[in-house]
Amino acid sequence: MKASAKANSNIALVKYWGKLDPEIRVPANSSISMTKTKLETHTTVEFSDDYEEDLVKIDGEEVNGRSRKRVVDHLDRIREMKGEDKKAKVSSKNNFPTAAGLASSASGFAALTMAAVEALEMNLSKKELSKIARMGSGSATRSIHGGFVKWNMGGSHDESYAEQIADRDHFSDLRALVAIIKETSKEVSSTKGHSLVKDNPFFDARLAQTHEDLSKVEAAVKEEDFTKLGKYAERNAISMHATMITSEPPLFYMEPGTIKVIKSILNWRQSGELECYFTEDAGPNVHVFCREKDMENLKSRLKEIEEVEKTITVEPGPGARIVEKDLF
Ligand code: 2P0
Repeated sequence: MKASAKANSNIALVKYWGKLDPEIRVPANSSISMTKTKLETHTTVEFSDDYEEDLVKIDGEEVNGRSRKRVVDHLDRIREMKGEDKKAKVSSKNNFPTAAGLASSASGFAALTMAAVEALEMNLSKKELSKIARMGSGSATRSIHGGFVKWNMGGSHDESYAEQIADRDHFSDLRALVAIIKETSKEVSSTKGHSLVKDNPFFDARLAQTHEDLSKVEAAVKEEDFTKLGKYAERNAISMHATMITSEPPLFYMEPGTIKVIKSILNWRQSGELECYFTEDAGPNVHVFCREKDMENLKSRLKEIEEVEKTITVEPGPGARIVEKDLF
């Protein structure tokens, strides 16, 4: 009863921020993402009578406390669905430094879901896998699929899951450069951040704008319209950060280097030198979208900014998949 899976992280073009039902992670709005190449989690799960309790290892280290509980709670959900009570050993490795501020619960819970379900021979559809992954971490629901993905918020567990809207060969001209500003993990978790929106007076305005952003970004992906995609993805990131900084207590994920990158992008675009757009998640790093032909130009410009420690170029990547290689 052992299986392994890999899953990639994703970058949201229209962001998930706020939950209708925090217990099972039904979100306050639908979202759209691009699954990324390069940033990948590999996970092996084994259920066995030999284990007296669940053992969880991440990047070779046994984890305890809240991180372990989150994994065990997820295993419990899957065990309950199957009617299984064997304990498990889980080993998970990221192919990028966990401290780089890129550590992703999206790739982690997508890989964990896929490996655990396979180990228990549950034979589920991607729709069912997406629903289960969502309960581990909201953004993981989208990493089940590759390419471009829409998570329809739904209003209940059964209705809230992700679907692919275009595969990874689509929009082959699109690139994202990740500008790494700070190699530390975040001070306020996303889960905590999500909970702050409910009392935020600006949140309803963001939801109204997000509704329009969803249809624009979905159309832009399908039409391979770079300018439209950039414009609406960028403004959606800005409205999410507007609700973050107006939360109580205020949540500033950006650092001085983040602002420097953002202002440079706006300058390059407004002066007609280089068309590129930014998005930023719950951390200081910036994803910058450009056309393939502009990638080297963008990379060298970003590297000139003192606070940019390094850049990583990513493309549309694969969905979660079973792999032969086990980690133990
Ligand atoms: C997103 N983020 O759509 C948004 C944009 C960060 C900013 O989903 O509590 O780790 O595990 O459901 O998925 C990060 O939040 O939160 C996130 P939980 P998650 O990608």
